[in-house]
Amino acid sequence: MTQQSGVVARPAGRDATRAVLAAVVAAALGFGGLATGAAAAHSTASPQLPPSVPGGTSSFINSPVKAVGTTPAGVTMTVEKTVIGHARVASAGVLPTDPTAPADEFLIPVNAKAAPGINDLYKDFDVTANAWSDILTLKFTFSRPVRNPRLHVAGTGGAVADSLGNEEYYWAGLELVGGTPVRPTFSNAAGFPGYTVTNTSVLPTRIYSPKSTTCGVVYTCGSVQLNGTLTSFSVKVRARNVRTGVTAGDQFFWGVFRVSLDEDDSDAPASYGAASHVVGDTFLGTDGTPDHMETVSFRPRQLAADVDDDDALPRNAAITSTGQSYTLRVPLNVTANSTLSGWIDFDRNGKFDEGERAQAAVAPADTSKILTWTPPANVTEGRAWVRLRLGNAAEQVAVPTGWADSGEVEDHQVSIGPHRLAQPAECSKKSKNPLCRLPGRIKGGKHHSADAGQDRKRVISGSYTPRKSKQD
Ligand SMILES: [Ca+2]
Ligand SMILES: [Ca+2]
Ligand SMILES: [Ca+2]
Ligand SMILES: [Ca+2]
Repeated sequence: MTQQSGVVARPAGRDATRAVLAAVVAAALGFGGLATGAAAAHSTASPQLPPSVPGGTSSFINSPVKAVGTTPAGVTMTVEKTVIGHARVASAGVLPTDPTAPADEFLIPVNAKAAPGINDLYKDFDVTANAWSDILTLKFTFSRPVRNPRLHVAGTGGAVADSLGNEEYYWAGLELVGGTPVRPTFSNAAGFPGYTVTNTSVLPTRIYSPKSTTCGVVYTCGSVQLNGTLTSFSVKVRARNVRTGVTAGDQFFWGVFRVSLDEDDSDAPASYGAASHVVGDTFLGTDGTPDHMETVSFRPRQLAADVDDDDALPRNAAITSTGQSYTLRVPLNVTANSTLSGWIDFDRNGKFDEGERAQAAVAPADTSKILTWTPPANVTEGRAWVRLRLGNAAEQVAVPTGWADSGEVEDHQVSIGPHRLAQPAECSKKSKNPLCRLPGRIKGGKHHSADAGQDRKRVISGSYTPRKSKQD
């Protein structure tokens, strides 16, 4: 008996994919009666850990019952395998992460190979001739809610032939059977030649006994999007047997899956550095917008200056001083305790410096939060870049650049208004502190665009019309 099995192919490019794969498969298998085609790369190599990569690490381990790994952005994905009937996971390999992988003909993102994945071999499932059978359920769970994750299916299916020339095929079927907090829907993102994607399934458009196998003929290859903001989804893997004569022997079915997640990127000029957040249910303004959706990266990325679709602040918003500090109200949405950080490039040196940061804790009930900066001495009026970062993990937004496994980054240009002295927070109507009569209209006094270090006495020597300041 001969089985169509493992190769690790690294095609040189899109056009070469078929030729290279076909050649490698044919050479590896010597598959008598079956012409071989361009089923996607299969590996029977023992599980291996991908190398650490600059800007993020990616590790993945796979076993017959469970796979677990962490994306460069820090989201941990677990794949639990529940076999059905007599099925077993005969081998569990890791698809190595490969950020330099070339475009894949049937997958989106085009370099989905940069995302880690599993390469399983399923055997001994219960088969009825020329009928469907269930193999197992794969439950994908994420450490953070993720929006519209994409499942990349590479060469999933099976074919077997025996020495007498009997051939047997297993067309693939994927059925979406669950998800949390709600079951998502499938939509076709790319590929799946010969297969039909519905809201709940990926199934062969037509089932027949082929002359050869390739992506779309027995094997299925493509990318399906899971529509929704999810912490898990479950897919049942099924096999449709086709045989013309007697059985050719062992059941044999490859399951090759990767998952990629969308990220939102920063868009201040390059000197400010790159920040990327995994898109989920935590965002600034009314929504977060994914960027670079067709590629996977090991490093945080930035967009060209000022091109992102940011909505937390109006365009060229003004930041005004309420006294000894600048404040900015930031609308947002979170479902878990989170942290909001903001940087204003007060000195306009093209960097977000440590002293330019403000932070606020955010609770699920909050719909906006105020950031308060004590400006440095050298602040001047005019336009400056602001970076806002919101994330579930405080340490990920403690710095202006890098990965966050949740939330959003928005970069805005704002105009910094004059800096005026303000009423101390403890002021009451009867307070004798002359500062309590600020801010208000100033008559006969000098009203400075001053930082907190300027001479208050000179400022308050004029006549003021007190105005009660709003306290947040
Ligand atoms: Ca952004
Ligand atoms: Ca937003
Ligand atoms: Ca965006
Ligand atoms: Ca600066």
